[in-house]
Amino acid sequence: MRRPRLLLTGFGPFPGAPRNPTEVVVARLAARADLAARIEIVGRVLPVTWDAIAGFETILVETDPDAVLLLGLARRASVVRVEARARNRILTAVVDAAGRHPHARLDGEDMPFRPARAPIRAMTAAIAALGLPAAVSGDAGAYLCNALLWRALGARPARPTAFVHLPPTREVAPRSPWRAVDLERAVAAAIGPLTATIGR
Ligand code: PCA
Repeated sequence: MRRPRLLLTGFGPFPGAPRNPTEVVVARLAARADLAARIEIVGRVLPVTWDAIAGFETILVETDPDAVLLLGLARRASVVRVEARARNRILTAVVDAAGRHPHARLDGEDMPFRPARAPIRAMTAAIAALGLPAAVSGDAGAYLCNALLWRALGARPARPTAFVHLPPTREVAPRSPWRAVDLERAVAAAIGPLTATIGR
């Protein structure tokens, strides 16, 4: 039997965040032999641009994953946030890493939310079980991360799809207690419950 394929994405730097720890976490997890024994991890780092969000379907078609785990940096977070939903909301005043403003609306139907297709509570519990602070979040923001989750949840075919916002590491925010290795462990723990729902 072929291993389930997980598309794992992170983001590059963006205004206010000269380094994005999700980039490091994706590279580390995609290189881990213990995970590769169970799942095929396809890692991608997206530029923080509205064009990259618009092109996400192409990545889905090219990689044809069984599940999708999207990562982003939440600059002011102190815990790992497992996002329960994408909101139909976009901050048009804020620019992306290319200096561009987004379109005024997100694509798709006119619903206020799209619920994540993922065992949010089990993922959060798996992270917390390692002694790493984690919480379910009902607000993925109104910037690119929220837009990417919105778009991923609207894509067909439907498949398990989650978004995890990571707090900054101490390289990015000197007072943060988080090291890259902790973020890596947290995301590795969340992958188990997510991939367990493939085919259900
Ligand atoms: N965080 C931003 C966009 C890219 C990222 O890593 C966000 O939370 O929207």
